[in-house]
Amino acid sequence: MGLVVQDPNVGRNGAGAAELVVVANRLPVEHDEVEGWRRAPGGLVSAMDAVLRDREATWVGWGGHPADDPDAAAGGPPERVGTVALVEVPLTAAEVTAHYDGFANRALWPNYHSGIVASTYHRSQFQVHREVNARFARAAAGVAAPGAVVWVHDYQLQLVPAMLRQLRPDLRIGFFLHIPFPPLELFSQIPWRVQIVEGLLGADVVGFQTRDAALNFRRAAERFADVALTAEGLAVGRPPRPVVVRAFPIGIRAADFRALAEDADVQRRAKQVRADVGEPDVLLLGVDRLDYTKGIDVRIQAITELLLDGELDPAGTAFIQVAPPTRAKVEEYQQIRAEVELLVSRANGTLGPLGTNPIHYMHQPMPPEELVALYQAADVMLVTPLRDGMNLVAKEFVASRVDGAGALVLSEFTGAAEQMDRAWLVNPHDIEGMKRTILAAIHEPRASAEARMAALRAGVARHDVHWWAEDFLAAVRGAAAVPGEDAGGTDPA
Ligand code: GDG
Repeated sequence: MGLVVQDPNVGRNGAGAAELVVVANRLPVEHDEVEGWRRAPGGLVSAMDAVLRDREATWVGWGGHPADDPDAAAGGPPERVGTVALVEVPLTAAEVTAHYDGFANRALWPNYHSGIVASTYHRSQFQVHREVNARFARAAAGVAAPGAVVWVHDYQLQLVPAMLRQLRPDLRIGFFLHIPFPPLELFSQIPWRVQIVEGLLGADVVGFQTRDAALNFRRAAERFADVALTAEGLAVGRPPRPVVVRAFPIGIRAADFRALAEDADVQRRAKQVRADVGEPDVLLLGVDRLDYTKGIDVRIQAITELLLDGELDPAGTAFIQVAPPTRAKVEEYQQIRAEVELLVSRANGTLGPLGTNPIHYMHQPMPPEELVALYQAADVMLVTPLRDGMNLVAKEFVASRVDGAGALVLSEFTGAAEQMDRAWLVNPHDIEGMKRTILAAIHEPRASAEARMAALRAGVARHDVHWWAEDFLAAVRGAAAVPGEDAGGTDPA
């Protein structure tokens, strides 16, 4: 069984000693049979890793191996990574199935992403989800110092803020949702909508990626809880307690991407990438977890039609789609994989002559250097989700274009579109519109393409992950930072 690692900061009198506690479904490490414990992949870890690099903090999360799995990684996760102490919340295999694969990923995830696939609601799964949230709340309560800041992350842990407040009213609690918050009509379908709203309102600050998401939550809170609207957010209960509700659009480690992009080996590799796919005239790129929200299928369809219509030359075009596996136990993810693989093989099989395989599909994770080389090699980056909280890939692509070239085609339904309005914005439901926009991006004159990229790069560099974290933590500490002028830093809703 995975060891429950005790934070060395935990005090003897029951209360902890951690001044900053991060609570997320997963710890920032994962176990690999060959390498042992290593940094876990993913947007949340990569963002928080940068934020916590020089900060003492305690991270509360699940280690990734069921506690009752006989093959569980020996010894459990390390006690600390750099400045961050790790505290594991053990989960059994049945709890992972009900709380994570089930309630989080088959009820909440699809509902919060515009109902792209139908949500399934099971009372037994919600029951487990609530128990797991309570366990996370107890673990956080046990390590936090008096008056500490606790930063709870994402849709799997929305009940934690209220549970934690009940256990430790002295704490300052922030919650950040990495995915969209749905409009009222959709959110209202969830049988436990009241518990979710009340859970989130336990925080002092409830942060979202976009103004629209913050507005949606305010409406839901008005409908399902005892709140009054205020300029800053909401006044909750009696006597009223203020809760800040606003957008804090997440940024990336822009300087790190820039440095990697300036590395000579990475630049050499970018040239080699183009050679590897036959020195095409046009290189298109997509990078997404293989998730049905990401619009990988509509993107392949649009490109295939352009190739079949002759608008793009199959012999002079290459499209690389990186789509590492994700949530492979969930049925809808098996379906999207089958669908994408069918579309790729159908396109490559139809397009001739012999030796022409314009679509290169990589169902495997890439090391970060390879990712940046791909970003640099591409002429056009296609980010076409049907719905996405933010989408870090769009920002990583832009930060990697130290050459000032490259075009970004970006779905209107990403949080990133709210900030990156100089990208080529598309409606991924409109295949014809998407085809026209891809062609326009390919053929845009160099000077205006470079002007777009320069504007995008400036925004991504300024509103990076540190800007995001400082803004959020300042709000939680009660000293709101000066809001960003064009990045949704203030929610006027
Ligand atoms: C959630 C929200 C929000 C992808 N493939 C590889 C790889 N990646 C990295 C990317 C990027 C991250 O994973 C994906 O982040 P996204 O933002 O694109 O999407 P989600 O995973 O759905 O993230 C999203 C985010 O949280 C943060 O708040 O933006 O809306 O859904 O960093 O580079 N990294 C490596 N190899 C890969 O093959 N090394």
